[in-house]
Amino acid sequence: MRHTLLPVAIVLGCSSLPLAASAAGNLNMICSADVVVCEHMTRIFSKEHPDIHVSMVRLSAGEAYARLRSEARNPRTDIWWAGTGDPHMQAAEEKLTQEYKSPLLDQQQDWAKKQAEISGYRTVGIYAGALGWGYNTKLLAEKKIKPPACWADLLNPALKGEIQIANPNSSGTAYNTLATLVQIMGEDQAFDYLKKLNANVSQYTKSGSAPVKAAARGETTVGIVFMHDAVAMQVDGFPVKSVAPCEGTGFEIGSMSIVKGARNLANAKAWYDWALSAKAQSHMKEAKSFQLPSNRDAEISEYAPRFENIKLIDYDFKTYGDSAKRKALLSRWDKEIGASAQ
Ligand code: S7P
Repeated sequence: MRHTLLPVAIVLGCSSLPLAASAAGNLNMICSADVVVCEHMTRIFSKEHPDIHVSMVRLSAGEAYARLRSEARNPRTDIWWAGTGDPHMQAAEEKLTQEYKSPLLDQQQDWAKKQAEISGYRTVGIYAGALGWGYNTKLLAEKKIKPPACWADLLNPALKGEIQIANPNSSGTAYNTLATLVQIMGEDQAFDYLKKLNANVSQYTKSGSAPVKAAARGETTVGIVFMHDAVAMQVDGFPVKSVAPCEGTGFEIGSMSIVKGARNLANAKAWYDWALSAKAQSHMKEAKSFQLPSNRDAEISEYAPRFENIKLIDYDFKTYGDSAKRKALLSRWDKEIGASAQ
């Protein structure tokens, strides 16, 4: 392995900014977006930084957070890119990640900067996306089920065994769903709702986007996911319709964090600065990743569900990104929902 620090030219939106110099060597990354975009972005970065060898592993956000906790004394991971913001906030609170103020921070949307500010600059927003679900239009029509437009509609007995959602312990999407329902309904009512919903759920998957992929293949009728993940199936040609719940819904701020004690810190910063650039973020849509980018100059896909068309709640990232809150909600979920789902 080479250890010499070699400055490389980084082509970003604004070349006059004092960007982190990247070093030759390795970069160990956890990616918590869809594996297709993880591989796509890794490939592009590697082409632009041929002296940095990126080892990427795809983990759901809850699993990634658990991995960082288990590596705390001996970090193997340098950077955690993408995945819902709540567990990034929890990692920040536990100081598993380190402060970094990228020179590109000013180019980001306010919601991305706010994520950085409230975490003490230990994480930053890189994209945003609203929560909802996707359903298989053919199956629904065949089964003569009324299309679910509201959270309340998912309790329709006609949907018994027809819904998939991920497990909030492993999946950032499912934790975001749990936190969203608690914010819309209040905690006790949200758990009542989830108990009723449980009767219609056939499977709690590990990964957050798996339910809508199953709906696309006709293995289930409804998948509770981020709307952009349902849109990706639609764009792939599957009979899937994405829904923004009528009562209102939560959203994610997909985030990025540098691990505390990262062995390849210069390379982690090189990825971080690159990933905040308009140019890098404009590549996401090529992998059918239709979130709203954080860089104000990044291209937004025509397929991206736009926030102005969705009834959004004022999601409280500080409260639901708190470790104690996460622990309490997940242990209640395990007891009241997970245990009866086994
Ligand atoms: O596919 C993109 C995306 O939806 O993947 C993440 C999603 O939550 C899946 O991860 P989990 O398995 O942790 O639920 C999102 O951050 C992202 O927008």
